[in-house]
Amino acid sequence: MSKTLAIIKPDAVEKNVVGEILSMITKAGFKVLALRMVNITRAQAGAFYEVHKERPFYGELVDYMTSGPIVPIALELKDGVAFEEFRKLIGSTDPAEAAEGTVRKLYGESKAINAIHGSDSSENAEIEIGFFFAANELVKNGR
Ligand code: 3AN
Repeated sequence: MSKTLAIIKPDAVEKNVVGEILSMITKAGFKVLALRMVNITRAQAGAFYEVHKERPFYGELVDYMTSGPIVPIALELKDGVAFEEFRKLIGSTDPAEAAEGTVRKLYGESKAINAIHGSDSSENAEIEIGFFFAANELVKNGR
């Protein structure tokens, strides 16, 4: 069993495709451990993307992630490495380069506005899940 964190980003929430994306995620075999819809502050977005602080798009990224509600989802996968399988499902950062049938190909607009986030390692998945959910908010054994 391994975990990953997904975030359905403001553009996808605005497009009303949360249900479609969630359906793709569960059909791919991921189990939802926790899910909510929230607005985050600039400080929270800045902290979440701290690793990108020096990148030229950091300000744009914080603006975007605070522009509307987001849907963080803690996910578990039984077989395989959750973050790796999830990143296959969402596709490349740039929707134009993402494979056919991936979430970003279907719903992303640009490198910045790309519909969904997926953790980039198992270690970061744990950190990122902790950013949005307390340990006792994750379901255990399907309950
Ligand atoms: P990924 O989300 O595919 O792991 P990262 O970690 O390189 O991509 O970037 C984190 C987020 O920063 C992306 N999801 C995207 O929203 C934004 N981003 C990445 N590259 C760019 C870029 N060149 N211009 C604008 N935003 C970007």
